[in-house]
Amino acid sequence: MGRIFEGSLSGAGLRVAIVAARWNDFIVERLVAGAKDAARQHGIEESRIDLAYAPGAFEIAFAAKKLAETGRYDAIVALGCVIRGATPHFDYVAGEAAEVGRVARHTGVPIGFGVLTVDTIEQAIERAGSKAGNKGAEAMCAAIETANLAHAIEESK
Ligand code: INI
Repeated sequence: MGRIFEGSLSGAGLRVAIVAARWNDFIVERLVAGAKDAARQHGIEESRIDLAYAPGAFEIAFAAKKLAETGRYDAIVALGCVIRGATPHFDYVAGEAAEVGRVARHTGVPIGFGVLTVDTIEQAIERAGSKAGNKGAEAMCAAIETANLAHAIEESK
C-alpha cells in the first residue's frame, strides 16, 4: 500500500471566491446563501470569501478563469441555474457553464460546480435548499475538500 491523499473539510486558512450568475436570481441567491453558510460552518472567515457576479451561466466559466488567474484563491465555487423549459439554447448555456471543469484543470484552482441544470423551476427549488438539499453548500464543501487534497499532494513533493 502506497500513500493515501485526501482533503479535509477544514476551511481554516483558505481563501475562496464564489462566482454567481444573475439569471434566475431568486434561486441563485439561495445557492449563494448555502455556499456562504457551508464556508462559515467549515471555518472560512467571511472576509476570505469574495463574490463575483456573472450575467448568466454562460459567462461563469469566463469569470471563474479570470478569478483563478489572479492567484488569490485556493478554490472557486460556481453557482447558477439553467432551466430547460425556459430556454431553447439550454444545452449551449449549460455546456458552457460546465466548462469550469476545464478551467480548474488548466489553472490548477479547484472549482466546485453548483450550477443547477434542471427541467423545471420546481426541480430548481428542490435543489436550492428544500427537499434535495442545497447544491451551493455541496459545491462549497467539494471545493474545500479538493483545495485541501491539492495542498496535500503538493506538500508531498
Ligand atoms: N442564463 C442562465 O444562467 N440561466 C438560464 O436559464 C438562461 N436562459 O434561460 O436562457 C440563461 N441565459 C443567459 C446566458 O447565460 C447568457 O447570459 C446570455 O446568452 C448572454 O451571453
